[in-house]
Amino acid sequence: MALKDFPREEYVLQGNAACAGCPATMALRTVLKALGKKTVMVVPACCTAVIQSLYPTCSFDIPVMNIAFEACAAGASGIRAALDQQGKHDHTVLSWAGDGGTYDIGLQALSGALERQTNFIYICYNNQIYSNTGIQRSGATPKGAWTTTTVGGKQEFRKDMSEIIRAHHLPYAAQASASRPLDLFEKVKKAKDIKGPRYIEILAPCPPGWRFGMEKTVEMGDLAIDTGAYALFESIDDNVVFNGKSKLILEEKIKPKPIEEWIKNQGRFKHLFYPKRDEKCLAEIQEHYDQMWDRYRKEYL
Ligand SMILES: Cc1ncc(C[n+]2csc(CCOP(=O)(O)OP(=O)(O)O)c2C)c(N)n1
Ligand code: SF4
Repeated sequence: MALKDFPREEYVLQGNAACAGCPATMALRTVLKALGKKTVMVVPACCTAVIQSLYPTCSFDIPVMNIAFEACAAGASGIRAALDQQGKHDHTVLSWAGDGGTYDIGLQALSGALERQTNFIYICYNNQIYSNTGIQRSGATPKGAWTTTTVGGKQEFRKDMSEIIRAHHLPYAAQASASRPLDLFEKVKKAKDIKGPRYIEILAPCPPGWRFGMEKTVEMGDLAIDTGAYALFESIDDNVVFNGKSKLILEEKIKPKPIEEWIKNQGRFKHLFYPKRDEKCLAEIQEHYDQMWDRYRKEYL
């Protein structure tokens, strides 16, 4: 598959309310091309709820249900049951939520839907913050990052959500990036053809939230992969397979770039470099990712 072979149909329409360079909108465009017209979306409170609909318009060309922040996966279970009742088994139900709605406030409903084996796809676009309400920290925010609720930089490391998801033993789970549309497309296509609960997280570098220029969304996503701050992989029936540069890093065929290469280009980490370098915090961050890869190697090589 090449980009030029992507389906021509557009389900994310022009003139929506997304910021320029929005990773969520870029990724959703790819996801819906992979899923096609017979898709019903469930969207909780998040940027996408605003992008989708400034009343009375709607910028997505498929049915969408907006639901309370904590209830995205529960709403999807209900939509699935209703579609099945109508004999519409060929329709895909897609939950599409931010990291706030996934790692934190929607986690209970998500865990319940996974345990009930709801036949749906849950996608978390992870911009590592609550961006729609003005950039608060979430369980996905990395250590050291400035947000309006961590003004001196977040003290804690992020939650390893994919491991929590994998503990539910799904038929399919994956990590992808908004900066890698082909990889994302292939993963969503694969997930579409599997029955049962499926989960995909998409890294979504957010220009206003991470404090970088809107033309750098793809660069920030790719740098996260190149530095090992984020890994691309799939878990199929509990078998984890890394792909792209993440596979090469896992197998130690290439060395990841220093983590600084990713964070020094983001204003949310500026206080770690100016007025003077915070060597302690920078070393802790690098060590955290080194340990993450050691753990991946122990478990998945
Ligand atoms: C129960 C509840 N608490 C708080 C809010 C306010 N709220 C709306 S969107 C949002 C942020 C969502 O963050 P995230 O899920 O990460 O998505 P993003 O905004 O980053 O797209 C918050 C806190 C709400 N709508 N409902
Ligand atoms: S704040 Fe970030 S995620 Fe939200 S619309 Fe803007 S670029 Fe997209």
